[in-house]
Amino acid sequence: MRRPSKTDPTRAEVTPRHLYLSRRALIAGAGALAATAGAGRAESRFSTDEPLTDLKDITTYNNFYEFGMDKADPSRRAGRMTIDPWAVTIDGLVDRPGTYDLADVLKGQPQEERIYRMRCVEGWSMVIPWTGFELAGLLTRVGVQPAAKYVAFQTLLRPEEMPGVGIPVLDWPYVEGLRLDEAMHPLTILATGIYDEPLLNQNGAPLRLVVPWKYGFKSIKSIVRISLVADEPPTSWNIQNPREYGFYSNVNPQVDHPRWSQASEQRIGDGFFAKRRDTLMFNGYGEEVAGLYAGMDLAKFY
Ligand SMILES: Nc1nc2c(c(=O)[nH]1)N[C@H]1C(S)=C(S)[C@@H](COP(=O)(O)O)O[C@H]1N2
Ligand SMILES: [Mo]
Repeated sequence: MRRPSKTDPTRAEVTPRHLYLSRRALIAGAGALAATAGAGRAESRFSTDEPLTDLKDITTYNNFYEFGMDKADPSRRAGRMTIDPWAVTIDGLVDRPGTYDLADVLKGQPQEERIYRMRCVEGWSMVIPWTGFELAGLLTRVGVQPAAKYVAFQTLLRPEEMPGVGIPVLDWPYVEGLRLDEAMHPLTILATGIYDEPLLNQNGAPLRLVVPWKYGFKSIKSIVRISLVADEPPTSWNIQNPREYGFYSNVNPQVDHPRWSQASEQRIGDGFFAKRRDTLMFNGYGEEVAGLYAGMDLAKFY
């Protein structure tokens, strides 16, 4: 008999897209009414109205190298990762360091839907309806000290549940980092869900970073540690190949990866034979984030 798992792609059928969309339309309508009453969930001003990628693609075409390097590996294998209980250590240059239960991390952080374009360095893209909250809210709550200039993130490392970490393709645990102003930007969120459902393990349950103007690998999954630091922290892909992957990794159609162009992308769901789309500077979020990089040579700081 087939046992349903947490990563079962048939979960995609549980929330068919048209049901999700009509529910959203209802929420939007109710929101307009509720706005006058001062309640209701508003559509984020940061959301794109582009067609959403199917849940099935979002949950079966993944990069999560801790579970293998094939796109199908995370959906087949990440179900064995234990995500409850879950704790996040927040340390370094903060007023209230500690190891917090997930419920504590989420407490008081307003959850919102954010429909973001996501662009992988490999040249494919998706449009994902995240549920999450601004990282800035959490950082403010723990109290960032003036000496902090960067935020370092770390993924769970649990070899007995992660068959991919036996392969030294990356220096485990997976680590990432942002400059403090990037981390505090309102577009930067910690995601807890997709399509109004809790994150599946392959997408980085129970808590993952989402930085929509940067290549996908900056959006680190299954976070167990957030550290406020003074110096630029190491990042997994930069350690693996510094010539190909820089610290910033902003989506930039004018700065090619040394082995391929970044000028265009394949939107997942368009179909294999569909025309590639032009990649947009900062993945289309330039109006919001270009100011963070004023005066910087983005070919040098790639
Ligand atoms: N811990 C961890 N986080 C990770 C990765 C990974 O291998 N391990 N892959 C990154 C890459 S390359 C991409 S494109 C996105 C993919 O996120 P998704 O599978 O939810 O679409 O996750 C990023 N976060
Ligand atoms: Mo990626």
